[in-house]
Amino acid sequence: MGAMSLRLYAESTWVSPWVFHAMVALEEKRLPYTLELLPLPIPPAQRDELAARSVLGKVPALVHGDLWLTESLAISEYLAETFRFPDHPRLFPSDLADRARARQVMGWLRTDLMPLREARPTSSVFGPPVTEPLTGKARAHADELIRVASRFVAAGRTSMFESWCIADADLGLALMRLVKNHDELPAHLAAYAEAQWARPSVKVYVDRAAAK
Ligand SMILES: N[C@@H](CCC(=O)N[C@@H](CS)C(=O)NCC(=O)O)C(=O)O
Repeated sequence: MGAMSLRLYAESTWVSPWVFHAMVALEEKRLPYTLELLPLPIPPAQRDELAARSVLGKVPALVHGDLWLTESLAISEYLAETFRFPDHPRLFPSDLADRARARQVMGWLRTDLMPLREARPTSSVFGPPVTEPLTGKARAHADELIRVASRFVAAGRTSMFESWCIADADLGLALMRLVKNHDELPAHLAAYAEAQWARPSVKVYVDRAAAK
């Protein structure tokens, strides 16, 4: 199983938080993989082919042997369960309650905060900041993000739980929507987000996005 090659379908504009998640997972596991870049939106023929193989024609898509898998969380869970600790570094907390919380936060980050995500898109995280101030619903969602992050991240900490986990990459990216746009947030959360950006696995994605 483990010896089969891995391929990740990503996107050529380097702004997808879901591709970011899958790539960080592969990097954390220290697995060799090849990257295939697709344009966004995915051209219909390629999307149909991807959908035929992966069920859902989206990126990220991970290919491992006969398995073609989309959905970033399904990908990181598959990697965690296929390339297990202690042969490979952990992606998820070992403590079951922490693991559940990590999944809770990652689920929330994927389904909520739309006004903030629209006002502070990932293009403004990996590229030039936006100029409009953060107001109204978007500011309210930023405050909710800050409230949630503050429940997990104490001053001086660089991980939500005892050790780093893949939810830290996602939470760091969410907070970077504020940091990179010079929006107000507590200094310790900005420092936590910067610590994620400095992590080697995360840097691989951030550096590729900067070089595009
Ligand atoms: N829930 C999915 C979201 C994946 C997703 O929406 N991917 C977008 C790129 S960010 C995509 O492939 N869109 C297809 C298209 O735009 O043609 C995940 O977590 O992986």
